[in-house]
Amino acid sequence: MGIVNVTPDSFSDGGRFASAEAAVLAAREMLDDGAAIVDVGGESTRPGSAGVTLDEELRRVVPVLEGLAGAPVSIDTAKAGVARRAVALGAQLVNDVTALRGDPAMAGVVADSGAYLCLMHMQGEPRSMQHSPRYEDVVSEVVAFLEERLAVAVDSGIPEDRVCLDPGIGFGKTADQNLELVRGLGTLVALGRPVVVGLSRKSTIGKALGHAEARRGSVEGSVGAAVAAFDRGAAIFRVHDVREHVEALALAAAVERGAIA
Ligand code: HH2
Repeated sequence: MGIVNVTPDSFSDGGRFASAEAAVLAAREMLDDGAAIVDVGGESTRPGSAGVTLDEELRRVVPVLEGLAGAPVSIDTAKAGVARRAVALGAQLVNDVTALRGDPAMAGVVADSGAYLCLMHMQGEPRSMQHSPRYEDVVSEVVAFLEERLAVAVDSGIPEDRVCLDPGIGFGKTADQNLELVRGLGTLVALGRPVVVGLSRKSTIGKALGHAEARRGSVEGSVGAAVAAFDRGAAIFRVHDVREHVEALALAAAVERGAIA
């Protein structure tokens, strides 16, 4: 899953695209490089960020979605109004970092559209989530949360086989807690739904490489973390650097098979 942030303030690639055309071109390049889908987002969720209005989010993402008509697209939004417009424009997956808690109309939009849904764990909200996150046992709490949100989605009419689950790396977790979550990914995989991980360039990568104050991580470190997540059963990788991840994960999968194909 290639990341296309159409935001001025995302932590690693904010302001990268001066125009919708530039974002569409970058997304097409990601698809050419082997991304199965591109995740278009118009609201940053970086720690400390405030939200944007529905109109502003639509203004950012609609031209990009129009430019990607016919391509496999996911919409990274917590707003039902954005999701509704995106699926009408062809988005196949709704990536909701609030796991259906942000907008009471979201579950209905996903159920009615037949889109796929990604449910992600977050402790707190972006504005405050990195202020001393606390867990007794991060792995079991994240898994219990996602199991409960999956039940809510199914009760709302979203077929279980349309839902994937994401532990929410960096969303109300310390670097150690993020690493513990990746190490313990098998518990989440055991719920039986495809697991998404978003480690790409996040500060945990930089911190694990010895930079205590890191705000972002390197591509190489991100690839290493993705391979470790793959080994523990992750199925979908939300990344900025598609070609590097596709090659590394293709090799990890080939080793797993013990054969080229
Ligand atoms: N991470 C970010 C945003 N959306 N969605 C899922 N499912 N999983 C993630 O880990 C995830 C996500 C944050 O990363 P990014 O989009 O690069 O930055 P920003 O939120 O600042 O736009």
